[in-house]
Amino acid sequence: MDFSLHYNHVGYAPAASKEFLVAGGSSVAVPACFQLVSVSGEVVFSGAMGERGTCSYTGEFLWQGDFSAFSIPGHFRIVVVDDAGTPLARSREFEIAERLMGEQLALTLESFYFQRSGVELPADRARKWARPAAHLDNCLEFHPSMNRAGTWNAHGGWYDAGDYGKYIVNGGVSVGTLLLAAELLEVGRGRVVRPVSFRTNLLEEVRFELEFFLRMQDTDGGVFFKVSPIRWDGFVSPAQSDLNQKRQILGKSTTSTLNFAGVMAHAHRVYRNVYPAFAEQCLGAAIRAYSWAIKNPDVTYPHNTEGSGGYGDERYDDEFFWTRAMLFRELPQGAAHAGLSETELLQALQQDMERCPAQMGLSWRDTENFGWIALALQDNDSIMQAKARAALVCVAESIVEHCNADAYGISLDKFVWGSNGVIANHGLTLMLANLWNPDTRYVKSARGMLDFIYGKNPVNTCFVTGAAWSSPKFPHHRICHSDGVEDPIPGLVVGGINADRQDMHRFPHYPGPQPGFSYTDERCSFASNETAINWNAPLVALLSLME
Ligand code: 9MR
Repeated sequence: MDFSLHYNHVGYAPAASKEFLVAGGSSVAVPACFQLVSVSGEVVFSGAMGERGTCSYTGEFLWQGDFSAFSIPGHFRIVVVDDAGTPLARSREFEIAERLMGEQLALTLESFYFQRSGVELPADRARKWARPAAHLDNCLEFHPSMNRAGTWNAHGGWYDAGDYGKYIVNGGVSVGTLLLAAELLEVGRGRVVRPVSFRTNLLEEVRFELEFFLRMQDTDGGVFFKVSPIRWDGFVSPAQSDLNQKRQILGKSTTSTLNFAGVMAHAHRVYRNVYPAFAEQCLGAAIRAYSWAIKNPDVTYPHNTEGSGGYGDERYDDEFFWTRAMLFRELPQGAAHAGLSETELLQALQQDMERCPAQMGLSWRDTENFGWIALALQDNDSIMQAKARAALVCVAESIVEHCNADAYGISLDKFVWGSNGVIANHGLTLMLANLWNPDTRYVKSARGMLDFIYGKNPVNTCFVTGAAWSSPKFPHHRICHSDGVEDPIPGLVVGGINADRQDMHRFPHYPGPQPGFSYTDERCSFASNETAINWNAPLVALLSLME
């Protein structure tokens, strides 16, 4: 068959909107109708195909079908036929079931457990992906650029991605996103009820990273930037990496310190009723970090490294906004706290809002939405709360406009490195705005984004490992390629389509020259097939808010 069907390979929730696309090949046939066929061969639903138009980034002409009106659980296939009833395209079997997105939520949350560094993952929990403790990182030397004697204990935390680095900047945006999910799942805040065990697992997993964060704070309040191997590791296990080379600690910078402060203030909110002493420790650490950043407002990231990513960001306004907004919520009203007065914070926040307009989503580089979201979720100042809510509704509207104009229903202007993370982040913004401004268009567009991530995309790939038949088998992930297990660790989102193709010198086989075909399931493709915690985190947060 000359036609290609694009649909969610995991499946659809019974009450969800259910759309799919068909891309025409060179055939002159025209898709006229579709049928939904059960496993016993019975046609349970049929509908007309409509024209969607030409996709600007693949050149495909697309038709769309919609079976949202069908909501009976079961296993089905889509069959697209022409006017004469001749089949043109057939999907694989997929499911309609309530539990699917909840399963994906648990799967991707668990991927953070598999990213744990420095500890044993025992078989009773990690199953066939069990591994011994390695990269203890409890006696690290400082990078020579720091000109500092002695050693440092930076044990624990998550590996960032497919490499063995641990970065505060990217850890910060990831943990901040997961804290948001945890905050909204607290009884009475979010609109979706998840099992208590889910929130408990989330809080335990996030705490693992937060304990590492606390170890990354220097005695003067500043926070180190990263822990990394001296050179990039090959595709070896953590234990083998320890035999091959040393690791080091680097930093400090204004971005890492403020990322830390924003996250720690947020952690106070989320853990205060669960682990009160830990929550107080987090708040104290946040205040010390913020004070350091006020005295050191433009300390750049470490430039002189090998063996790790840069996360280079020299704009600090957005991180200041994030931290101040989080601290503002946590400080007792009207009172000065550890040298920080509420009035000073308020004045600075007014300027932050002017300088840092709300964005369509969060990223490691642009963190202002944490500020806007914190203000939208606070009740100390109703004027500021209303302003923040309106700002986020405004960007939600823009996301919906983008989705409606896009052939695949997503909101990107361009496919960048980690496009799946950008998509999930835009979906998350929609679901947040939906909390205070419920709108079925927001939910529909957010679902469309999830459909894209799980298979309704130009490369017919479910971008999450272990989720569907088309999931990546060869992610750019050192553990997956060194653990002797054929199946990759499940629940990892790969970066996805990336029109910049920075890995061409490794000779990946992209399926076509158009930007929308810039993805390949090959280990060498670090630009499209790596996973990273900052792409997994918004997927967890988005799924946790889906109704
Ligand atoms: O996600 C990062 C992307 O935005 C940058 O363009 C890219 C190049 O600097 O780096 C990505 O982050 C990588 C990090 O530098 C090192 N660990 C793996 C990360 C994901 O590929």
